[in-house]
Amino acid sequence: RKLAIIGMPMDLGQTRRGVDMGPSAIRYAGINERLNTLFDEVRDLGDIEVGRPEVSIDKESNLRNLELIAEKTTSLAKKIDEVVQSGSFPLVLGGDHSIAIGTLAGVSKHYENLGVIWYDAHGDLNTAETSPSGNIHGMPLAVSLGLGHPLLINIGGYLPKVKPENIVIIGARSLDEGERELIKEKGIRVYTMHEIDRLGMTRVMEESIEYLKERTDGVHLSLDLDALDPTDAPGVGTPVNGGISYRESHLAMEMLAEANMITSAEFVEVNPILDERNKTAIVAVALMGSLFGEKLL
Ligand code: DIR
Ligand code: MN
Ligand code: MN
Ligand code: MN
Repeated sequence: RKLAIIGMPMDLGQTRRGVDMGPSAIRYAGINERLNTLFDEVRDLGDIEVGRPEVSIDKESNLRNLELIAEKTTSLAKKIDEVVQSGSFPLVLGGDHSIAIGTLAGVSKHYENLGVIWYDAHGDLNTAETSPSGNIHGMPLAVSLGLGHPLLINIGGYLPKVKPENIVIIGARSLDEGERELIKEKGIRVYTMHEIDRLGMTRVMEESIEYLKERTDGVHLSLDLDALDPTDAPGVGTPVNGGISYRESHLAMEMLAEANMITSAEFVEVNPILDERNKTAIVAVALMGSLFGEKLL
């Protein structure tokens, strides 16, 4: 088993500065030491070049940093494509969640039916028409379904990247009106906090795993740290109370490791400026340990 780590220090998908430092914070939290023993080879490929571009709002669509995000996620997609071709597992460190547009564009071409687990307080299913903010980090899952601005949905030269029936959203507790409609219209499977409370994380994960095993040939885990409760992961740009606990998240990752089904992953929205002594990055690295099969005994 080989792992390739790619940093994507991009904060253009939202307005809180600092999430561009996420990859550094996660590395500083000891990612290499933690994952070294779990793989035959761990390569850190460094960061995708993002630079310090000027913020710009697209006049026609009102989307914040549209062209820059299209350009930078295209670079990420190319890198991910190479990593998958080389037989390594791609692990992307964000960056805000708009980076998922690039990750999925790079990964999905290698599968007939890519599954996606979207572990998030939000649906990230907005389009320019439904977005209350114009922030592209609230849109990557819609983009991956082929819904959104042409500059975004066509990255990698194909679309869609995922089919609605191959998606499972876990941890949702903040959905905009248009997102709710899209979820109903497309029949997307969602485990909100209500289902997590009611069924327990064990059953939520058993059902999710069984559902995706039946219909997919690879599964991408897109983990937004704001899925966790802000007491456990305070360093995120859009915290929402009443989230998934630290323990429940470890359990979820351990069950994914046992199911042996995850073929790529990204950990996003770690914002060290808003964090408490790098707590959120440390949580991210701990969850990676469980996801990749770390065992106490
Ligand atoms: C909100 C917030 N739904 C938006 N989205 C966030 O701006 O579209 N996603 N924070 O992670
Ligand atoms: Mn998100
Ligand atoms: Mn979120
Ligand atoms: Mn977010």
